[in-house]
Amino acid sequence: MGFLQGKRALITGIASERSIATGIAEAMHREGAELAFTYQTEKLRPRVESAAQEYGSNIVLPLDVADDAQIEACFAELGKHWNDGFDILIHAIAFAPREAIAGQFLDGLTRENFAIAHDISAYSLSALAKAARPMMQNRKASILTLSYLGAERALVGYNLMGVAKASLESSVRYLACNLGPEGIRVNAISAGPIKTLAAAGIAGFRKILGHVEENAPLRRTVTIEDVGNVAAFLSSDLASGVTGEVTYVDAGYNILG
Ligand code: 0WD
Repeated sequence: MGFLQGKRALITGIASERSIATGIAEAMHREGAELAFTYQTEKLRPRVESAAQEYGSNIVLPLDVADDAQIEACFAELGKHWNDGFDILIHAIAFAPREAIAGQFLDGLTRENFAIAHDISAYSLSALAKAARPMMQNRKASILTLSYLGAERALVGYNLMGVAKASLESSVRYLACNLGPEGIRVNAISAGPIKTLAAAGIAGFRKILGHVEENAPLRRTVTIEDVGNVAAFLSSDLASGVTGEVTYVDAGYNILG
């Protein structure tokens, strides 16, 4: 029996087979969780529907986190399928306009780019937590998001997204304090670089991958399977004592001086 048997998980952020959320879905399905999925745009819908089919799910809901009405509608609709609640929320969503992260930090900095990066990449976690809260209370629930080392170090080419990820990691701590008394844990995985659609927007990404392969303690980059397995563990009762944490799944890269 898998260690997520009897758990229900809502997974956001599948944009392709390479998405980190796909690795998370795979691991959670293997461990026996019942899954539901969201898609951001109609263009992504068929991909998410075929992923859902693969994992035996028929719950596929539209969700653009920039739209309050869609957030509300998503959980209202989910409640029709899972009327007595659900256990796991995976937030694997981030966005900043490409020019906002290119070049030097100030090159792409505008009030609007700052607002968009924070809205989609950080605010959305708390907005989803707030909307999901009534359906997750008092059932050993878990909320998990994805961050990156650029939240705490000034990494070349990450720029505004690093500032948004710092906000995201801080949100994890405040949410953990707020929701802990209701039995809801909130954590983040800080993943090493993985070639996905989102990563394609980062200048010099191939160079970053090469640098990690040469220098990380494990002398390799991580895979979506590596991240998926840790996500499944952190979302399960095996991690019942862990909340407000950022766990690195990065082949050890973050420990280097
Ligand atoms: O190296 C990497 N790939 C790392 C990614 C290292 C460390 C962390 N992460 C994070 C990302 O910042 C993100 O938070 O992991 C999370 C998932 O990213 P991913 O799997 O790397 O990227 P991708 O497959 O592109 O999925 C991210 C998806 C979007 O895809 P696109 O590429 O179409 O923007 O986030 C979704 C969207 O599907 N997304 C939204 N979902 C709902 N509403 C929105 C939105 N407004 N904007 C983006």
